[in-house]
Order: sequence, then structure tokens, then C-alpha cells
Amino acid sequence: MNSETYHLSGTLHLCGKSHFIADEPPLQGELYAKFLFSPVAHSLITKLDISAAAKMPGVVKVITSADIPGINQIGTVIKDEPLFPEKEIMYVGQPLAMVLAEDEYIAELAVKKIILKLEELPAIFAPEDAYSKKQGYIPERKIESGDIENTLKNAPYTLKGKTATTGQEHFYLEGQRCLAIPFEGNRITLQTATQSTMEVQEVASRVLGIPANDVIIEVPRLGGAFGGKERGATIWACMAALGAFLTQKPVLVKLTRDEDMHYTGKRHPFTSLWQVGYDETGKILAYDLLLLANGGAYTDLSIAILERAMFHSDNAYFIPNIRIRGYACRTNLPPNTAFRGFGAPQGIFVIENIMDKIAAQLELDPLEIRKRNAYQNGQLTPYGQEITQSQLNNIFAKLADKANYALLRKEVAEFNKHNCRYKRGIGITPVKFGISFTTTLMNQGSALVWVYIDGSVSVSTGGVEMGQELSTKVAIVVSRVLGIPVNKIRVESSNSQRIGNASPTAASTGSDINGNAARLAAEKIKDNLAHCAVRLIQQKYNQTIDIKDIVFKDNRVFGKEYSETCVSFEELVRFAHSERVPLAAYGYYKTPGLWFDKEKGLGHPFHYYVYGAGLAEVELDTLLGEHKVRKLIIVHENGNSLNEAIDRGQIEGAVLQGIGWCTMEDLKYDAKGVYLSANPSTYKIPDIRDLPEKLVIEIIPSLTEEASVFGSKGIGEPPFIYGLSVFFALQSAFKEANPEKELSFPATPESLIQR
Ligand code: LUZ
Ligand code: MOS
Repeated sequence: MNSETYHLSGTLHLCGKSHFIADEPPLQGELYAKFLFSPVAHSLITKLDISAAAKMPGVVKVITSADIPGINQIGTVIKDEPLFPEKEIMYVGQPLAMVLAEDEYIAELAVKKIILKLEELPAIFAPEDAYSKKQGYIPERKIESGDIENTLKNAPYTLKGKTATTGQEHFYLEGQRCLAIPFEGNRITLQTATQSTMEVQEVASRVLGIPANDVIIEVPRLGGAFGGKERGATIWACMAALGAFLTQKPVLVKLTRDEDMHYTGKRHPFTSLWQVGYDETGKILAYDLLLLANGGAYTDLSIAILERAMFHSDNAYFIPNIRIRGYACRTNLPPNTAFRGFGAPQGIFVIENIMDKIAAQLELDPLEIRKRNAYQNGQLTPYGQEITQSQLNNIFAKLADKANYALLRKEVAEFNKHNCRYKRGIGITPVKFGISFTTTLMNQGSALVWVYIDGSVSVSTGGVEMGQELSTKVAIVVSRVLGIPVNKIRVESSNSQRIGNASPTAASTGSDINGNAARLAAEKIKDNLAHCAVRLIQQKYNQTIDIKDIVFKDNRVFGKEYSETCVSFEELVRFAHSERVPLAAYGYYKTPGLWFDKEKGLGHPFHYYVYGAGLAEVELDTLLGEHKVRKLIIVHENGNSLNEAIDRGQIEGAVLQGIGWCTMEDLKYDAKGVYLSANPSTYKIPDIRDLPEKLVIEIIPSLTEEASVFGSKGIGEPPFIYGLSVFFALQSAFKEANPEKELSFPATPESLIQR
């Protein structure tokens, strides 16, 4: 089995055998949950009468805030979010009551019998409005370095503007769901589709008023998450837990696609106000930025998302004088939440748009301007982290080479000169993506490894498998340590009884944190086994063996590399067991060297950065607003990949999701905050037909001192950024036809056709 192309779940997925939550037939007595969702964005509840609904045959219980045995609070960072609102409704779709019935349809009918009377309040949807009313979760945040005021005043050129990016629906294939199973009266198992086992356990036990060790979290695998289940799963898990706890029956909460799209938080829309000062060569001297994040009704992860947007506002560029201010705005939308990139795409979009504006103003090559501003090793980011292993210059050079850039530019200019209806454009977007949770304490993880008597291995980590094949990567790590084939290793579900206090599987850190924890556990076992191997090989070959020479390789253990003195892994395991040597170990990993002082806006928040760049060429039909992506060329540095095929898959998926965000996915609301595009018929996500006509992904090795397990680097989020190059390419084509106009975001046909 070649570990470089091994994919633990591939065959299972293909045969439809991979196991997801609530895949099996209902349990005996299982109840179905349906919700009364708020029809309005902001209001007071004056009456909530459940009596008629509760009396319906088949209805077992109708639950409201009054039934909560513990604390009606599911907030974590800031405790501002009730499970059910007691008085004040904060968004359209907020759950107000839950009906538990013997089947889904009875539950649905009963919801309609709940009587709700409201006193509507004024609602806020735009972040600017929230900002001017100072409606946020915490005071404004700031990162500043250099002398912004004076440099801006004296800069040879300045530009000023406002940039807006919109939200994005996660569109995981598996919607939000949780199956709660009560046992022994006051204990409960939650099979929950979450990225965060620790958070669900903590919050559900708080709501139920029982200790965390009475709540068992089990996550077999997720059908995609993309950040939407980092925090977004908690509310639904708590609902199921509450229902099961109160009725002592299994309860299934399973949102339909429409409910999921309507009522769950999305990527944060951002509005950004900025001013930039630069010189005649296009070098940015000063950048003043205010980021307004539309956080929705409750804090959720908005503060961390704003922070990551601030940390990525410089993207790949050294800007000597910079002030980044950020405000997370409370509005009456469902609480916006984590989504692949976690604010970084929103921050990066602004500076990349500015790069193109400067290039246009100075009539300089947009690639050249980017090169001139790119970070050099030894320079400091605005928050004081030193750049030490950047190879942006090399990446830009490789990109230009792969794209045949000089010729391409000529061809595009030539094409545009001779065509009126069709216009072509080029867009370039580099990335420098910081890997680590920006909240330092989250950068820790655990693993538990068992070697069974037949030499097969079971590995548990706190990591959640969600299609990214974390399990394959963990298996590869353990296989390398123990020198056994990957198919002898089983990577288990994420379960709080095996691995407690797990950070979310997020921030592109899944394989770094869990892979390292598994590595450390496997190394302990290897160490135990090595001592046994010395004895066993000495016995068997009557030779003296030095423990330092022992090699674990090819499912065998050698007394010395390339020597004949070896035993099979299985033989050694059985021997170790007979010698009463432990064949299990716990591994604990914390990412080293991280700190950040929020007051000063200074620190070393990231273990390392991932660098790369994408170049897109598009052709726009200015009459129809349709376009094709003629090519997308990506140069991505990736450390020593644990599995390049999986990483390529992550790059392709992330890029397409990035393209979707900025060219297709258009969230429509009415003036009262009712979401109108909650359906795949009106909300378009990219599919395989939207792939660029030519997609080149060049993965180059990185300077790996800063990388993680076995020199690998995180892959989940950074490549999302390459998708932005398609927007900038479209913007360039659009400008050819409409030099005086601004292309609005996202670049849908409707935006591209405005005249
Ligand atoms: N989640 C989080 C994340 O809590 N902190 C982060 O910094 C982060 N970054 C990316 C994705 N999820
Ligand atoms: Mo995430 S946006 O859950 O890494």
C-alpha cells in the first residue's frame, strides 16, 4: 500500500458504506424534533402558547426556555446567546420552541399550532449602522505600527475607498444534526455533527445542569463542515440533548436543507474603509484600514474571525506604516460564524483590490507591484512577528514562468484591442496564511494509541474527520513512526471518553495538532517496543544489539539497519505483551512558541505561514455577463506533504469554493432580514463544470524549519485565497468595458452586466 496515495475513506465513500450520524433506521422510541423559528428579525415575545400543539396526538413534548433544567446560555467567548430567547428575539429563524413527536410530519403540524404574539423592534442589518450606534460585542480592536498620520500626509500618491465583501453559505452535504440518546437517567450520549467535541460537551452539560462527565460526545465523521460546524453545531446538539434529557427518549434533530440555509450563520460579510499612501514605483508607504465585520445577533466566533481578518490585512506585503482597526458589529442576522479562511479572505480581498487600483493608477504591471511590496525575510508583520521563511520572490517567479506571463499579458491586451463584446482579464493573488489558532490556548491536542495483540493499531485523537482525510494523515504519521503499513492502522471516531478537551478541528491545524499528538504517543510505544526488541533479537540470533541501532521498518524490527537480524512487528508485539510491557500510550502536543498580547497588538500568533500565489485568466462576455475561466495557475508551497494527492484535493476544493464566494454565491435578503435565496435553485455553488478550463497546481517544497509534523504544513484554508484571483481577473476585464465603473462583489452575471 503506497502511503502517498492512500485514502482511508475512499473505498467506503465510493461504496456508500462510510458511516454518518443518523444514517441507520430510527431507534426504538426515537422522537423527531421540529422548531418554531422566529418569523421576524428583532422583537419582543408577548405570547408563546404551546398548549394546542402539546395536545396533538403523537406529540410527546413541546419545549421552551421555561423547561431548561440548567442554564439557558450557549455562548462561549461571550455569554450572550440563549438556547431559546426568553423575551427578545434577535434574528429571523431564531428557534423559539421545539416540538418532539413520534414522527417528523406530526412534529411539523404541531409547530403550526403554536401561538406566537410579538412586538416588533427596529432591526439593524448593515455593519455601518451597527458601527455608528456602537453596537458591537467588544470595543474596537487595533494593530498599529509606524507613523500612519504623517506618512499618509506626505505620501506622493494616495487613494481612499470602501470595499465590501458578502457572506457565503457553507453548503456542507450533511446538514446540521444530532442524535441524543439518554441512559441511566441522567447521562446522555450525543452523536453530533460537530468540529468541536469539547465545546458541545461543555455547553450541553451547562444547559442540562449536569457535569461534563455525564455527557458523552461521539463524532463518527462529518459530511463536510467548512467551519459551519466549528460553533454552529452547538445549538442543535444542545436542542437534541435537552429533548432527550427531558423525555428520556432518543431525540433526533436534523435540519432540512432549507432550514439549514435559512437559519444558520454564514461567512461574515465585511465592509472596509481604507486609505493608502504610495510612491511612484507602487510601493505602499502607509495603509489605514477599518474593518467592519457583520457578526449577526450573537458573538459566536466573530471576535476571533475579526482578529484573523486583521492579521491578514497585510497579506503578503510589508507595509511600513499601518493601522488596522476592527469592529465586530452586532446585527439582526443569524450569528455569522467560522467559514474556511475565518476572516482572512475578507482582509486579504481589501489589500489585493488596492494593489490592482494602484497598478491601474500608475499604469504599472500588477504583478510587478506585488513583487515590489512582497515581504522579505527579516521584516516584521504589523503585529511584530518576524518573517523568516518566505519564498514569495521564488513563488512569483515560478508563477510568471508557468503562466508565460509576459506573453499572456500581450495576448490579452491584443485580444481586448480587437474585441468589443468579449474582454479578457488577468488576476493575481498571492497568499501568506498564518497557521495556528489565534487564541493561543486552543493550540493543543491529544491522542491515544493502542497496539493490539495481533499487531493492528487503533488511534484516537480529538480530531474530527470531515472529508479532509485527517484520518489518513494520522494513519500515515503512526505508520511512519512504527514502520508498519497504513492499512494496519485504524483511526477512530472522535469521542470525548477517549479524548477529552479537544480543540475544534479547524484553522488548518488538524493534522499538525492531532498528527503530532499521535506521533508522540506512537513514539512512546515504539520506545517500549525497542527495549523488547533488543531482548527478543538477542534471544533469537544470539547477538548483542544496541538499542540505538534498532530500526522499525516494513512491518519489521531490525537489530541494525540492512541487517538480517529482524523480527516481525507482530512477533515483537506478542513478546512485549508476554513481558508485560504497555502497548498503549497517550500523546499530548502543544504548538510551541505562540503568544499574543491583545492590548498591545503584538506577538507571535502563528507557528508558521503558508505561502503561494494564483493567477487567473478570464474571458467575459460583456453582453451576457457570463464568463469562462480560461486558466488558473497556482504555485503553492506545502512543506513535505504527508499525502500529496489529498493536499491536491484540498487545493482544488478550496480554490473552487473561493471562486464560488466571489463570483457566484449571492445571498439575498428582503428589507426585513428574511433570507430569500435559501435553496440551491436560487443560490448557486460551483460544481465540477465551473473548474477552470486549464487548472495547473504546482506544489513546491518549502523551507520546512517552521513546518509541523514530519515537515508538513496545513492545507485546508490557504488555497481558498487563489479563488480571489478570478474576481480580480473579472474586474480587469470588466474595467476594459466599463472604465468608470466599479465591479460589485460577488461578480455574478448581474454585477458584470451593469451598464
Ligand atoms: N477558529 C478559531 C479558527 O477559533 N480560531 C482561529 O484562529 C481559526 N482560524 C481559522 C479557522 N478557524
Ligand atoms: Mo474553520 S473556518 O472551522 O477552520
